[in-house]
Amino acid sequence: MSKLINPGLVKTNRRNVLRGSLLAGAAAMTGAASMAAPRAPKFKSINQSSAKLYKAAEEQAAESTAKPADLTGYTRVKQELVAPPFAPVHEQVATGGPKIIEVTMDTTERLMVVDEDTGASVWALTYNGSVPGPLIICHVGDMVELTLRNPVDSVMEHNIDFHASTGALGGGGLTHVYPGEEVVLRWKATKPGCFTYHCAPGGAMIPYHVTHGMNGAVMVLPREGLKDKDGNPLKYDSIAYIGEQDYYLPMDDNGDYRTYEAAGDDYSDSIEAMRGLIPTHSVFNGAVGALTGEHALKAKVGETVLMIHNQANRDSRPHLIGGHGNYVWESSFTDAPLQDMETWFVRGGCAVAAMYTFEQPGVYAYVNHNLIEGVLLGATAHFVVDGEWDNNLMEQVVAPREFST
Ligand SMILES: [Cu+2]
Repeated sequence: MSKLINPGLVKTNRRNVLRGSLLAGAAAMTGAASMAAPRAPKFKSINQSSAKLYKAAEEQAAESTAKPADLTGYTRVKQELVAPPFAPVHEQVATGGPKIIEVTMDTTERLMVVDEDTGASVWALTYNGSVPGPLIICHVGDMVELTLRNPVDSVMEHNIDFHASTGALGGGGLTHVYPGEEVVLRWKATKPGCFTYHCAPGGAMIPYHVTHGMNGAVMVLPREGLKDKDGNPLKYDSIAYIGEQDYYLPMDDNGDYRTYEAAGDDYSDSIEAMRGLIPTHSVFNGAVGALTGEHALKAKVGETVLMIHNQANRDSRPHLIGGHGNYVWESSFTDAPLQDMETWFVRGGCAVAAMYTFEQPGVYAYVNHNLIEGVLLGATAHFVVDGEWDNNLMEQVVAPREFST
């Protein structure tokens, strides 16, 4: 069966032909946009140099005379990945020796409603069907062994770049899979911290896939678990895994969101929309309201939550309204955590962990504290916290009443 790998242009099932034509095709598709913005970079050269980079990464591995990996002493375990905002079953402090952690992800393309109120939708490009893709957790010294499968009914080529890994463009050069293909990549976790992963098929397709939801996070814990600046252990009771996604959804002349019949059909419109660098949406976990109302995150007074915030493309500045970041690892777990933060920073292309123990019941809003993005573009989540109110921390001494002068 022939496959439409590069929307609108390439119809073939021959991998070798695709390799050469994919990126050139992407360049041709953006012709109109290039003409409309003549001072913008030319896609042809961008895509060609990107293709060379990926080819070099692939060839280096294929021609290598390097020794096989030494896997003695490793135990194989499977990690069942779960949809966000949840985290897979894991240990905070590693027991036993290093592990080879087997995970499987499918590159699923699916139509998702982004905002029910406006009808905005996107043909999301996903890992395992969710935006963000599932959280993977391991410890320093472990190996992550990913089976990446591209379902046969996909339209597009996908791969994965793990920021936590070392070499071959984060694995991006070794993981290109076309519809109906699977690949297995193993990489060693050497740096403790939270890290983004994302699809990076090459050239203009990189931002296209990332802004269609194809990103997620890996948490690499120190073997002895998290610690404060004095070396005291820090434990969490639960994880809230939040992926912030900027979308650039094309609109028609009336300002209505365009709809498309299949993944990839929006390619040239999307490229044009992205060039303005102004997202139409910046949402948590794929859609407006994905973590509010009946989907709100739940916690109890006294519960310690580790909030993991992933943003693969753009800077963000999370803030928990009514609470704090007691410990925030803004860089990695190598550095001591920042303490008692009001708002913390997530560099674009980064995941950050922040730990908080709830002290009051009620509803807390977790927002991007660029409040235009938090309120108008959608980047708001809610924590609903059960427990006893503490008047020592806060009390409404006088309820609103009229006053006389
Ligand atoms: Cu992709």
